[in-house]
Amino acid sequence: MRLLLVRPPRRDIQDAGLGVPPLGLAYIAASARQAGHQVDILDAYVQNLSWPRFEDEVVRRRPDVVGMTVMTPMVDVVARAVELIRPHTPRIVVGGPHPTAVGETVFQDIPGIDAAVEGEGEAAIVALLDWWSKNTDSPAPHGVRVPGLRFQASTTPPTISEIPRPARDLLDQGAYRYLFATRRGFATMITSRGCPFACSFCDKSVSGSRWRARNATDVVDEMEHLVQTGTGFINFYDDNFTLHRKRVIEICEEIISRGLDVEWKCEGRVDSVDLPMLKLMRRAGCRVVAYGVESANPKTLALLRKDVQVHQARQAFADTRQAGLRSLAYMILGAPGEAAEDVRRSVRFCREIGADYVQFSSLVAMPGTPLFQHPRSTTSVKNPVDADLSRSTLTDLDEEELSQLMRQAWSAFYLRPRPLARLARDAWASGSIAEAIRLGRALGRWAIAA
Ligand code: B12
Ligand code: SF4
Repeated sequence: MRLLLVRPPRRDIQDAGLGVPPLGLAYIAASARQAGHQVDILDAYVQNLSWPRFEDEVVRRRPDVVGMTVMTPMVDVVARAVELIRPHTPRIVVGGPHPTAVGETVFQDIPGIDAAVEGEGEAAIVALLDWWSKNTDSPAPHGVRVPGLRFQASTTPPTISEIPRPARDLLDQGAYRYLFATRRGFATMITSRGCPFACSFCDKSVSGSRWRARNATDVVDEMEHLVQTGTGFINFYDDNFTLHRKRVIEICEEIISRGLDVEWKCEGRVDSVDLPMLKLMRRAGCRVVAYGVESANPKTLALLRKDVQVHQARQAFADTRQAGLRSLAYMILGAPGEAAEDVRRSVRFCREIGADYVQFSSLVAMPGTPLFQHPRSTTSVKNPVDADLSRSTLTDLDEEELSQLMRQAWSAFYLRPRPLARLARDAWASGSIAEAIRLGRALGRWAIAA
């Protein structure tokens, strides 16, 4: 069958900005292609296509099946895409965190779709394409929801090392940018799936709680292939790259022994790093480690069920700096129970621990998270990085006050000589000058409004 995997255009095409590769689609593409289907990926988002141009591109490719990923804040965009392309394709399937978290409700959220895949999609997409091409009288395949048919839960996900590598050749690799990349030629990778922790704001519905990891040789083989095809910087999107110390050490030693010339960033937890490991990571090309610090307020950390202490964040950031690495702190501001002064304390904390970059968000209750059942009323708060997204925010502060605090947090952190100089250097190194200017303008507007 001809499968076209699409990422729809931006809500507002004036809002051209950063785009990272749609790795989930590239994984799906690889499995479907290996099973003999003809697969193509149309990333209308990164190509900044207008909505009419997007429709033309879909018509031109005459797909038998169109597939899309859905994250909850993007439901309206996917629904708009489905409405537009419905007349041009016999079948539409969606997958990703939103369909997995909401189950049957996805058919109301996105009218016009024919099927929804729950969980990891590599096996399900192949089974679904076969089912559609042969015999729709039999029950729908495991992990696939079809209106009117009984749903059969997914079978055990495949062994992680047996999943075919993402079909990056179907993407315009040169089109993707990441502002914190320290070099040109940007790619993303996943070396493990699942996470054993239970943070109350995190949607783990796709890969669940069982941590499955690829071994060092397999990971570094993929890195080496990326380097040979022009990649200079890799962003590891594992939920917890640093979870298993021995594996991290093996990966670093393998990179060093092969002499790979690549820089990279990963996500770590503040309770799973130490100075010797961070130093080795630095020698192996790591340049940035991002940590979910979330808050400087112990009560908020308890509400978020983060299972870390404030002092662990201090130590991890000190060690990261001492190892010669840059640090990124993800922060959640204004969670229920927090007053304005608590928010300010978290913002000050980022400067105290010497974070090189921060990302401030409000607390969003997504389906699939324990917080989704939280009985508080919600409001909508935006941030300058993706101001087009509105989110249902959990907070006791009023919408305007939290929005104001959020604006102050972003501008107070970044509109200082050092962070600005660092961003300018990174933008130059990563080839993301347009994105840096866009972010700079947004921050400037926010500073004025604050
Ligand atoms: C990388 C990443 C991003 C990147 C890029 C996203 C992208 N376009 O690929 C960036 C930084 C842009 C991003 C942004 C956001 N993200 Co994000 N992100 C991730 C992260 C860390 C990894 C995604 C990934 O590559 N996974 C690896 C691949 C292999 O898995 P996958 O994408 O889920 O795909 C598999 C299945 O879902 C399924 N599948 C996916 N698509 C399809 C399509 C079809 C047709 C089929 C059959 C199957 C299928 O099969 C795939 C292979 O197994 C995940 C956490 C995670 N562990 O997955 C969060 C995550 C997806 N993000 C999340 C959120 C909330 C956001 C934001 C809304 C955050 C915010 N700022 O408020 C924004 C949305 C911005 C936007 N405009 O889209 C949530 C989504 C929750 C939800 N219910 O929607 C997640 C799950 C984090 C979490 N644990 O809560 N994100
Ligand atoms: S926030 Fe990170 S550590 Fe917490 S459950 Fe999600 S992936 Fe795991």
